[in-house]
Amino acid sequence: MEITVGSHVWVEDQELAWVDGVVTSVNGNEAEVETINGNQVTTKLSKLYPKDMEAPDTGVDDMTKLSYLHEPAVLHNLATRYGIKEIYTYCGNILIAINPFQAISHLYDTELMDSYKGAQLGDRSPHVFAITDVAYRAMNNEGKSNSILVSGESGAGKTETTKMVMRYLAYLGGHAAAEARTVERKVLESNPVLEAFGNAKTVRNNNSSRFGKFVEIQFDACGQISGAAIRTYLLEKSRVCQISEPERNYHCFYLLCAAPPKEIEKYKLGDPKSFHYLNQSSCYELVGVDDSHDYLATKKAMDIVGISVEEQDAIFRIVAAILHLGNIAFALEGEDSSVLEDDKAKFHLQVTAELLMCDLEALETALCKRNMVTPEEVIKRSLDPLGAAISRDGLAKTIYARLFDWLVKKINVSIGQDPDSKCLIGVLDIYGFESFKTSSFEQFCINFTNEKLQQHFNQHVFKMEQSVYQEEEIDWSYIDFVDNQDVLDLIEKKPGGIISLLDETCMFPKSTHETFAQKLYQTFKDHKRFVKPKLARTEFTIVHYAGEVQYQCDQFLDKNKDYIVPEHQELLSTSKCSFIASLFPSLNAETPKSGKFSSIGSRFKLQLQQLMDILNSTEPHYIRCIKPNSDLRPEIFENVSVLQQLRSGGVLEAIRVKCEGYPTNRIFSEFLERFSILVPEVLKENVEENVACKSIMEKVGLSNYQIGKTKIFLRAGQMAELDGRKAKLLGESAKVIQKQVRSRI
Ligand code: AOV
Ligand code: MG
Repeated sequence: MEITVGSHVWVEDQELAWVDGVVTSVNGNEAEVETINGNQVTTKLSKLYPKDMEAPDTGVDDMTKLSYLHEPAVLHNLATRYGIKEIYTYCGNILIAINPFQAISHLYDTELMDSYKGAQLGDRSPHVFAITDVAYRAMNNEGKSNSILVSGESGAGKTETTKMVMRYLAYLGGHAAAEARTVERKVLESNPVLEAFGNAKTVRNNNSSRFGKFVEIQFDACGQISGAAIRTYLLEKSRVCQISEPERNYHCFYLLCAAPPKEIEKYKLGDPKSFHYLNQSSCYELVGVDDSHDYLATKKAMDIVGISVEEQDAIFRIVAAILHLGNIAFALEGEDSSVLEDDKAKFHLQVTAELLMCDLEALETALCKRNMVTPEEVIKRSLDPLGAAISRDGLAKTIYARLFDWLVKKINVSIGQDPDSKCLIGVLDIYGFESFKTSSFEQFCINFTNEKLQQHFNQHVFKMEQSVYQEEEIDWSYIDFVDNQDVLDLIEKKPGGIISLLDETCMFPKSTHETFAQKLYQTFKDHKRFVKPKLARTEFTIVHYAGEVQYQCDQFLDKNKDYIVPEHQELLSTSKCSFIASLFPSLNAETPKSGKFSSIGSRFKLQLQQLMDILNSTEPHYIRCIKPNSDLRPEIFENVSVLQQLRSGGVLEAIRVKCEGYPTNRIFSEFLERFSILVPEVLKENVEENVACKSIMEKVGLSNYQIGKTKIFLRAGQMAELDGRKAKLLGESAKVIQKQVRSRI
């Protein structure tokens, strides 16, 4: 569109990302803009975007309805809607959900569920229920599995959204029976159980999921829920023994410390402040959360998902044991041996042994000593206090991780799988792209996941775009899209990718993180997605689709090793508590031999591939959750951060793909209504609507548009061009507009 004096435009702004204003002068390829916040900005014409003056005050519920589809318009539309508590907006068939950080009345009522049942997407205002309803109907009508992929950064609302999806599916496919333990009840109640053990307060979210989750809900031929399977990914183990201000450990520890007196006595618990694994941070309580209430609620949920009273006792005994274990402190003895620090440590050792039902001395030896196997004999070597503490923490992490896996397995068995189910709806709640000051192996795996999902997303968006064009029988052959296969190769190619190299390094006894880094630098020096930061010795950068992330190699080797100390394994497999012993089954062919290297990275890669295989066999639906501010507060919408999230969630890429093709389309009659004023005679001629549209475009001198069966498809910018002509024609001289704008300011 021609930008002239008086044009309403969007201009870049450091603080707001985009701000609107009016062009006050044009000089060659530069323009001066007076912005609405009172600044005078000089900028290149090519950096200005036209503002749609006809856009409704309440925004549009689908971005594809925007007359001018570009970044500032998208952002402005979301902000406008968020301001009137409309947190859901479509971008085609992607649902964008902006966390309200407050309860919005009636947003998830049963009456509202009723109203979405069977409604076409777009008939009712955008909602998680609408997307879920489409998935459910598609499954019933076409007999094909569907999936709903929820993504977004920490605290964006993925887990809450996922729970709404599950609630709506239970509503659609639930059983009328009043029975308390229906499949769908169990599926829903699995959430509080997993949250108690897998969620924690972090800086970013008071109820942050520290694991990824894919729930596969199976349906019978009548569309009723007949089974479900829950898969989890990469629980953050380090949190069990290490937390920092102002975070918390996993919720279950605080719940148990707030249990009724009888339990407290039984497990010899007390003030959470007295436990090393909890008192590394001064945060113990959460605003609006009553741990003692949640303890009972968790037990109730455990009941419903089929965890027996005896099992619950064993589970909480383990949770208590981990707290006591953490309080076993060591002191130096002799040159490099360790002993229990004091009587307090001795007391906790004793309680730990009681709770784990294992031999007291064996426990102490397993913590303080290591077996050295030589060809001749097995020697017991002492660990120094630091080594003993690491050994203790390793034990705590292993026990906790096994307990979590047990819970997931138990829930799956209890809900039951339906072997006859032909269709399923998968719901994915997985960690979003992460980039921290120091990003480590966890971020590497998380971002790898996001690359995988991004590829899936790109291919899907591209396919959807094509199908619109095919429906209208227009030519679309030249649209291109970015593929991130090169990043995926860099990470997962076998052999030669980063994971492969990491495994090789781990298996080689003399490796260090430095040799690993050197190996990476050599192998990928010419890879365009790999960067060795200047002066770096142990860092490397991957150019991810969502931005560059610098990883610190320090702990890659350790974190990649799934390793259980043989002494720990032996200790617990002989526990007198059958529950605990069952978490540490004696070695057989299936479990990796204790003490031997087994790669977490490779296993994760395999899990991810299995997930992708399932997703590829389903019809996907995407929900992108957005966190509007980092203070977790309602009514604050931070442009720059939202834009960044739209970028990493692929929403901007989806829009770019759209813009490469025909971002705007209008039904013939709508188009004529808006633009026949440009060529009034077309309405007088008694021609078909599509011919009339064509003559308008020809008279205005625009080409490259396409005429479909019912709609006209416009290239990026053409709508703005037409509007510009219309404005000119209507004689709205620049000065008049300017006056209006001034008075508005
Ligand atoms: P996440 O799953 O995306 O983060 P959550 O779903 O836990 O984020 O949401 C974070 C918090 O935002 C919740 O505890 C609620 O307080 C609030 N919230 C989210 N969605 C809604 C909603 N629709 N209505 C009202 N409040 C909401 V993480 O698990 O950290 O990545 O690892
Ligand atoms: Mg979550």
